[in-house]
Amino acid sequence: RMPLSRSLSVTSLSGLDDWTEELDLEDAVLFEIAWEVANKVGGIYTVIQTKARLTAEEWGENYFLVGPYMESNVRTQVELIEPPSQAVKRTIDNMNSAGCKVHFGRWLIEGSPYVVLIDVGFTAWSLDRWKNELWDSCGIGMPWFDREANDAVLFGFLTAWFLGEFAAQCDKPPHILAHFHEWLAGLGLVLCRQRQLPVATIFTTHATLLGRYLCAANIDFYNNLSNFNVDKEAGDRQIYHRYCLERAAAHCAHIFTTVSQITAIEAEHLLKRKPDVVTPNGLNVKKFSATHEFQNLHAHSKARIQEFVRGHFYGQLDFNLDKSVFLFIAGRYEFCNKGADIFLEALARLNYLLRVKNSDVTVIAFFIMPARTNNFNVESLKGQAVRKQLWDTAQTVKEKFGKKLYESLLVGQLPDVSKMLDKEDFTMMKRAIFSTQRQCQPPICTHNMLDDGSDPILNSLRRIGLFNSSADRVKVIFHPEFLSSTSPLLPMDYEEFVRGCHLGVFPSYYEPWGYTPAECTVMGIPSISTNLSGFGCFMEEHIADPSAYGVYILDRRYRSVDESCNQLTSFLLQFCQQSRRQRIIQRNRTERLSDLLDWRYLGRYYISARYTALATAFPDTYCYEPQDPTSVSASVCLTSKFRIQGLYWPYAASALECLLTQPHAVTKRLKTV
Ligand code: U2F
Ligand code: UDP
Ligand code: G6P
Repeated sequence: RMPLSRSLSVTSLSGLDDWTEELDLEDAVLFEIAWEVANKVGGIYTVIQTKARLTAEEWGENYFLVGPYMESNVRTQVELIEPPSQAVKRTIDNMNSAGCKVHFGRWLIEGSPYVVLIDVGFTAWSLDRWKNELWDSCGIGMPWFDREANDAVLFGFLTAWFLGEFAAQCDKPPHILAHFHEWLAGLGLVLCRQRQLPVATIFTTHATLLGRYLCAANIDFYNNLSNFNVDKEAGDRQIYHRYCLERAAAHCAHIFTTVSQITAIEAEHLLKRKPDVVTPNGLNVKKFSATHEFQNLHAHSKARIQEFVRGHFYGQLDFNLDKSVFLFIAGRYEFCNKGADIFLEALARLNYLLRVKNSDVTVIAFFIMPARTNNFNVESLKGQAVRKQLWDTAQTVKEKFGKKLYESLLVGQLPDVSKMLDKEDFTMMKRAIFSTQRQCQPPICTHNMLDDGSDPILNSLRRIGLFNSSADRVKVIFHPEFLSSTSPLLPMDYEEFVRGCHLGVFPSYYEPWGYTPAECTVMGIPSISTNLSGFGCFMEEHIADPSAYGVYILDRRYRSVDESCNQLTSFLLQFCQQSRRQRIIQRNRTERLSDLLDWRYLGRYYISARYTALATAFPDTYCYEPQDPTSVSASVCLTSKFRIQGLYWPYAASALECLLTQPHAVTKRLKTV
């Protein structure tokens, strides 16, 4: 029986525990192979790292992750140990005595899974030989100039070597299951099949190479999916060799999966194989024992962001921070794919609307997207220094004031307030105030950009004229580096920052899944995603009225860019018009959706894929009739709903909340057809 965590609330996931399949896995071994094992590049790391606990619970000592050896990562995340399994130990010893460098350890994350880390650089001397072999056996030619593809060749040959050696070292015929992620790891799978190793294989792709490239080139992608000449498109973009690896892996796999329905359709057209299973991305949902703890964390983190904003806007703090709303977009810097383009346009429109409405709300929009820089700029650092100086001045005066007040009370007198501060104090305060004068507007960007003149965010800001001027109701801060708690400017880690914001804005055009909005949801922070992102489609499919739960889904599929932009603007405007109480209630609702994104639930799709692969590769040992987990998910919807004013309310208590706080912003969801 599937291990199920907490009892799921009647409101959310009724029907979930219907899925009760189980195979006897005692003599099976699972290897999960990816370039991002203990090596953070993007979202695949998040998949593997968060899923590890559940998979380790299921497979115990028979679960091994396989990734590249990178010294800096190993130093901070991995404890090197001797392999507990004799077969694994002999495999590694044999490879190492044949000129490889393979390490074994425990990855220090939840579930502490075993990791096999392969130093691909150490075997780089084999690259040409292996490329020849790849050409002879598979007809795939690899150019010399593509560093990532070279790594893929080395990693592929080494992982296939490892699996073949492991199979040979097992005492009785083993049941090996190897799960490969993304094209960078895909060659290992192709070689397993070509060498006819006794390995059941799964290939999961988290995007397609062509999809990412075509969308980034601003092509009308979804309306032309079936028309692309894939070989030519890949060739034109100089990624034909990568494309071949990706497509070969998809076709060789016993079971092929992608992370969302929308990417499944894309894969069918671009890779020419329909995925067998959709394996959506989950998260490791932490529940606090006090259910409102996440609200306290929001307030605490928000206060830290406010401090930063005080410094950043010194000398021009003419807006009410208590009435400021913090929006953000974050992720790899793919300007169009991640929707930064339409976010900027919508901010310009929002600025106009708030100004004509004479709104007292100020919006501060953060862009957290890494670009090339040469460090923080002076003006941004100075802002924080000035704020610190004002704080220190206030503390000094407060202490003197307090002391005099105390002395006066000690002798039984009410103080003469006009004499509490002397001339010196006033001079000090005046000097501090003078230091807050500034000749320029508060900066747009926190760093010195190397490509300032051609940077797409900066150029858009120049075009739409959002320069943080006093009259603007929408202010912008571009932080072109991932956040870190050791930063001298904004010392917060990403999670803390998200918690402190009010709304995540992810209007992506190309987004196979999209972890950023999912992460917002489990932290109880509302977000905007789109019906072109795996996450957005998933939520739309599972929840009757997602926007009522703080999950706004923008239509980028059936509308023009301009219409989508208007819809985004109205989401933002609507959000800005909520009262504090409404925001608090909305956050509570958002957080309630967490269970839906928990691996405890979503993990079943991976389990189903694994069982199917085992039964396909070893039909004499395993028999599995997949009970489509998708059909189970179809019954997963928000039931036991109270229908009030056309909205679904999960609890009677919420229904009350609704009545208490009318008119509720979420009831005004814009649903233009
Ligand atoms: C594909 O992945 P990506 O690499 O484009 O990944 P995301 O899903 O956007 O995940 C990025 C991760 O990077 C993290 C963030 C995510 O876990 O927490 N991160 C960060 O550490 N610091 C930052 O400043 C910003 C982000 C695909 F395009 C996605 O749609 C899929 O979701 C993903 C996984 O399947 O694969
Ligand atoms: N993220 C982060 N630090 C930041 C900003 C973002 O770690 O300062 C992470 C975020 O939590 C998320 C990932 O970056 O997990 C972005 O994932 P998403 O699926 O949105 O996009 P992808 O990069 O996969 O296209
Ligand atoms: C949380 C805290 C409250 C605080 C509120 C601010 O709910 O528990 O004490 O007032 O956040 O919400 P806001 O949406 O205005 O940041």
